[in-house]
Amino acid sequence: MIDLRSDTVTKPTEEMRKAMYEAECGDDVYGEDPLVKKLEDKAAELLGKEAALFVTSGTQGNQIAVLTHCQPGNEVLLEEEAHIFYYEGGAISAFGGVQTRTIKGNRGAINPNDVRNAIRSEDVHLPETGMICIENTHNRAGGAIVPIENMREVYQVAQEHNIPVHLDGARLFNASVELGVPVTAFTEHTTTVQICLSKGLGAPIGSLIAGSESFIKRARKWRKRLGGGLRQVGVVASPGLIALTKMADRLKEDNDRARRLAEGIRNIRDLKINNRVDTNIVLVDTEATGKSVEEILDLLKSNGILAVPFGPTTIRFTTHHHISDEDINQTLSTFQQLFDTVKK
Ligand code: TLP
Repeated sequence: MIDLRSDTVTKPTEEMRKAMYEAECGDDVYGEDPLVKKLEDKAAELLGKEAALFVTSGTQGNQIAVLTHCQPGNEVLLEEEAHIFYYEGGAISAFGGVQTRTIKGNRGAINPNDVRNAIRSEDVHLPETGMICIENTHNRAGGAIVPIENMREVYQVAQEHNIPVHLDGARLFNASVELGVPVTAFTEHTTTVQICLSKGLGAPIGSLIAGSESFIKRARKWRKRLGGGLRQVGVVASPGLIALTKMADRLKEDNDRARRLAEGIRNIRDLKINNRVDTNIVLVDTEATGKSVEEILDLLKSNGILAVPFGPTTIRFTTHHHISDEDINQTLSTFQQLFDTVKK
């Protein structure tokens, strides 16, 4: 199978599996797992923050950020298709007791003036704005890179009002290798950040959140409350360290393959590319085929290709380290067999 459903499907490399086998372990709730400590220190250093915390998933990391920054009754500002709003099962309200206020973005970027206008003033009737979220790269905007300048402006507005900015950086390394800048170029415009090790970076499990020492101390308590305090977790921190230190540079290949896939699909009549392919996600509009998304996904599956539905007429394809040039060729030739090809 050519599995283009998500970069979450990546399996640990040989080097990661070996490191897992050999991992030195300790009880991390007692703060005694040496590899977790090493991973958290490395992440804090790379992300330019005082401290970091290893968490089980991107969702848990984002939710711990919400719980740590906000009080029940607060309002969180975020882009209208942000993962925290769209894909986390309403956790932000279920656990945090906060409400969301969404802002329509442009390729995932929220306009700083819209943010300024959405921040609540001091009034007995109004909720307090507890936090602002940015997502980079932006998943539903097709892996779009939110410009660093936009992040700087949003952060400035937030700082004027003393509101924390949290970055959902599940795929932040895809953006940093694409622009050829360190991840700190993005994270310097945020109060806290969440990065995923288990997407393009290829680790089997885990995310990190990073911020100030005092934020991470409070976040650690939230992680424990949520049942996320783990014990001999060095076995998953060890592949995480490899992911963080050795797997980022190769993400450029994933971004380039996604662009090649999009270029090929552009030559297929009735299919349209819906996004500018900045990184490893390609959104294909299938409306003109006259077939439903489910029918097309079934057809692709019977030809050995997996992708995911992403809207009534949209399919998402995501590249990652198990997808080779040959897989892209095969995917494109399958499309050519299934649909008419014309030069557009
Ligand atoms: N995204 C998954 C699905 O949940 C949609 C995917 O296949 O893309 N932030 C962003 C921007 C994400 O894309 C994801 C995962 C998460 C957070 C959550 O990470 P996990 O799956 O580790 O909880």
